[in-house]
Amino acid sequence: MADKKKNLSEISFTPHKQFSPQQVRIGVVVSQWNNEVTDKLKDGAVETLIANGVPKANIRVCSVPGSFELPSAAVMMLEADEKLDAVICLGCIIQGETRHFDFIAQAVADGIEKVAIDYATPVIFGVLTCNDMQQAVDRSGGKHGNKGVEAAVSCLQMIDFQRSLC
Ligand code: DLZ
Repeated sequence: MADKKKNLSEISFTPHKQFSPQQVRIGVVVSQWNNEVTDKLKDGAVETLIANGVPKANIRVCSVPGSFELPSAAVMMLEADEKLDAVICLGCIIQGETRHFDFIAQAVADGIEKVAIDYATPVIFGVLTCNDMQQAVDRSGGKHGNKGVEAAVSCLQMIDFQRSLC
């Protein structure tokens, strides 16, 4: 997690020798809610994948209305393309006056984990859960890094891990 002591965005990825990023196919699903933040998460994730050797043509970016839709969209993407190696889910949930935040955040976290386990495929939690917009800005290319970058690095690490087991 990005915080004052540790900014995961600065952690680089050192793959096993046999890992070939040119051959991976990755889905990126982005929530439109708080899109001024999620667009930056998407840019950070896509740029990081490309910088690590994933061809742009192998990255499929889709958008959904809100973070609540991320887990079901990940399933749809995996069902639509059997060759997808992973899905990165990106969203930004900000605390409001009601309990909506708690329900959405918990459902998204549980849902993404369930998809990853059910499909035995990396499905990455790149969702900001913030008290206010400033916290989100700080974590989407601001002073605490970019969670989209972290999500992309985690994604590559998990694909590499899965392939290293074969
Ligand atoms: C409804 C809602 C609210 C109040 N807040 C957020 C939010 O902060 N971040 C987010 O990604 N989505 C939010 N949504 C939308 C829900 O995720 C979902 O899209 C709708 O409830 C429709 O299912």
